[in-house]
Amino acid sequence: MTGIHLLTCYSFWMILLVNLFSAEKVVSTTYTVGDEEEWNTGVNYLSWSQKYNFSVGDVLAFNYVKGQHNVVEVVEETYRSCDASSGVLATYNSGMDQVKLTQAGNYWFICNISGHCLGGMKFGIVVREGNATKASVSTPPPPTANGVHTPAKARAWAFLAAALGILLWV
Ligand SMILES: [Cu+2]
Repeated sequence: MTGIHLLTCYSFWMILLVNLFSAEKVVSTTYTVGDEEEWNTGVNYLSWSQKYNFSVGDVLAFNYVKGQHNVVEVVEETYRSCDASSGVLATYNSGMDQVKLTQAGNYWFICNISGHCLGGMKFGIVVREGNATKASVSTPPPPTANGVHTPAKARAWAFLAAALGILLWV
């Protein structure tokens, strides 16, 4: 009887532990630029960039046919002019580029294949501090950012409550 009790107890704590761990991991999200349309000509990246709330630690995944496009992180002026003769911060051209958003602030990306930037392969995003430093941010984070992060935490607490409830009841 005690053995089964201990086993039940152990399982619940393991589930709880796994859930708490995954709740921490959910803070980092990988966003595929352009979603299913990926990084191509003829996609409206302005509307794509406004669909999400980006946080420090998130990753942008640029997927495209290597050689047909590239990814250039630039300053705002270069983003506006599409003239990458100056203001280039980083260049990626593997066809599967993962760009980690390491600090809060504004980021601008363009494709530097002739005509592509002027044709709309360009966007800017605002990256905010992640959940871990939320307390030190003076302005409240947008509601959707909360929506992304709260369920996992809530789930973890629900597990804790359930585990404690069963332990008391048994
Ligand atoms: Cu391009």
